[in-house]
Amino acid sequence: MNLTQKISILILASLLLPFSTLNAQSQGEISISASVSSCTASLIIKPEKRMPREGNFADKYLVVFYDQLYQEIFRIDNLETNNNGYSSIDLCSREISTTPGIYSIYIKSASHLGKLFSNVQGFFNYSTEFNLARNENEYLLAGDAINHNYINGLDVNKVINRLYTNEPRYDFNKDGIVNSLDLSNQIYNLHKRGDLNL
Ligand SMILES: [Ca+2]
Ligand SMILES: [Ca+2]
Repeated sequence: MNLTQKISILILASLLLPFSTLNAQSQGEISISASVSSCTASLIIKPEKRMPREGNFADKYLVVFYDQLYQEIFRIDNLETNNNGYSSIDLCSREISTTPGIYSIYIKSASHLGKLFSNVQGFFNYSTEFNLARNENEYLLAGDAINHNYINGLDVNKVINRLYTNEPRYDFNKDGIVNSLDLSNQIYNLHKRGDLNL
């Protein structure tokens, strides 16, 4: 093929193929970039020793997401979970932007010790489920009746003073009454401290 033939083939090709295709071929590579933003984070959180033991996990929590340097990414006050311990956060409507990676998640309820879940992967997809209750070791410890993330005699006194009432704050096992079962659950956790002091 002589030079004239080569030029005429190139001209013909440029007429037949869209410019972008030719351009991509001439550069020898095509790069496609796409970013998936996370819009939903769902969480499963369970408090310990509920009565009945299943389908009775509802509570309200402070939820804080940290990055690997423990810089706060976002927090939700009063996140309500249903009886299965499940709750969903609409990140987009809250204008929370996240990046795929490894996080630590801190959870605290008014009557449970705070718990930090470290090295949790998330936000690789549009929706991420964080199951923080895969086994009972992950359940939150009850008894922080005076909410200072530590269970001591002051907390025990508070419950003793509310015995046989139905105040939800001190009804740790959520069987509808504050009684010796709640007190014994609390005493089992005496002198335990939550993971972080916020
Ligand atoms: Ca306390
Ligand atoms: Ca109770």
